[in-house]
Amino acid sequence: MESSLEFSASPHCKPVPPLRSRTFKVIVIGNSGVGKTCLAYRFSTGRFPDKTEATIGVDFRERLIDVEGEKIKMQLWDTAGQERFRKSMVQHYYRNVHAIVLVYDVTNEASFQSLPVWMEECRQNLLGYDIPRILVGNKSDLVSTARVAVSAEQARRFADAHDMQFYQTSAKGHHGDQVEAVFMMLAHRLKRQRPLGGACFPMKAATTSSFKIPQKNKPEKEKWSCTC
Ligand SMILES: Nc1nc2c(ncn2[C@@H]2O[C@H](COP(=O)(O)OP(=O)(O)OP(=O)(O)O)[C@@H](O)[C@H]2O)c(=O)[nH]1
Ligand SMILES: [Mg+2]
Repeated sequence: MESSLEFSASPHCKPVPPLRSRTFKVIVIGNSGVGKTCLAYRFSTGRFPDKTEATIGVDFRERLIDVEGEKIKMQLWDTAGQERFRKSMVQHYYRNVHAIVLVYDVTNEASFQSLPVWMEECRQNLLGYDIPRILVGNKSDLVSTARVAVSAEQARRFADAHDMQFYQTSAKGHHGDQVEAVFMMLAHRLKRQRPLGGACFPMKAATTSSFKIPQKNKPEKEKWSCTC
């Protein structure tokens, strides 16, 4: 699987070298309520959302970043944690994915205990260990209020055992604690792992196709697109 390449031509007559950017598809998975939408929103807009609703299907967020002189588009697939809002979508989530961010909530032990279930879903969708996986314990701003149910040591052990890097984040914290670090680290890692060269192909579908899921539950959430 290769990263997507996009080329933009100059509107002027003089030929100039094309600007190009690669797109990396990153899926964010984990139990409902762990903060996947808030993390994706924070990274793409720099803000914590005023309010969120359970994600239906997928919400699609992007941010163009500069990594060592190369434009890289981080395309975040903010997936639904609730089974009923995701079951028809699972195969689309995992198709052509470049990296996985696996999220639990540091104040919710059940969300940590569910991690093996999410990893099993990755396995069933034939994700190899060449696809980077990052473990994220979100809501670290609540640590000081002693509501922490999962210690960082416990999570780090789990991450080590499964060859994942581990971060504690707060999508809400004043400085978006560690949110930027997670995705910037991933961008650098993906760039290193997939150097530019003859092996990359433009993937038109990445920017042109879209589809919708049935809207009987929450019609206001119907607007999204994907790169499948
Ligand atoms: N204190 C705190 N609250 C957070 C943080 N991130 C998310 N939340 C809150 O957690 C709740 C759930 O957040 P969402 O981002 O909607 O959760 P989700 O994982 O996308 O849930 P689904 O879409 O149902 O899978 C919301 O009330 C958020 O405001 C965080 O870093 N700190
Ligand atoms: Mg969500």
